[in-house]
Amino acid sequence: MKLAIAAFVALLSASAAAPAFAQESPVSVSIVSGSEASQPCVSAKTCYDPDTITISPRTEVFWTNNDTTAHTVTSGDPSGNDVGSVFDSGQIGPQGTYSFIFMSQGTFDYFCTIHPWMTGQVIVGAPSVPGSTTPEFGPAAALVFVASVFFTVFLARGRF
Ligand SMILES: [Cu+2]
Repeated sequence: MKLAIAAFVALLSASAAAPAFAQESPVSVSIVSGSEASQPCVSAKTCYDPDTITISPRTEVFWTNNDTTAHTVTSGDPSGNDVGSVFDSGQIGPQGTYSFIFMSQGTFDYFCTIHPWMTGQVIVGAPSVPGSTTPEFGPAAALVFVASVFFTVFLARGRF
C-alpha cells in the first residue's frame, strides 16, 4: 500500500514537471524523396521541406525521412563550422524520424552530413507567451518536485 502511494506521488510530480518542456505545437519537416545531387530539390533548396521554418522557443521539430536512403539532420554548416554542436540526428533511415526541442532564440543552420548540399534552417523567434523562455521548471514545479521526492522517500521507508 505504501509503495502504491509512493508510486502515485512520484507520478504526480513527474506530470507536474513534464509540461515545462515542449509547450508549443510540434512542427514537421519532411526529408523529401530522392534528395540526391541531381534532384530538383537541390537547386530549389527544398530537400528539407520546408527548408526554413520559424518557430517559438520550446517547440519540438520533427524530421521524417521520406526518402529511400539514410540522411542526417546536423546543426552547423557544411564548411565545418560547429558541426553537430547543437543537435545531430545521426543517420535517419527510411521512414525514420528525429526530433529536437528548441529552447532558446536564435538561427540554427543545419545540413545532411551524407549529402552536404542538403541544407535547412530553423529560426527560433520571440516566445509566443512573454517570459516563457526560461528553459527550466518554474519555481512552483520545483517545490512540488522536491516535496514529492521527500514524501516518496519517507513513505517508502514507512515513517508515516
Ligand atoms: Cu542526406
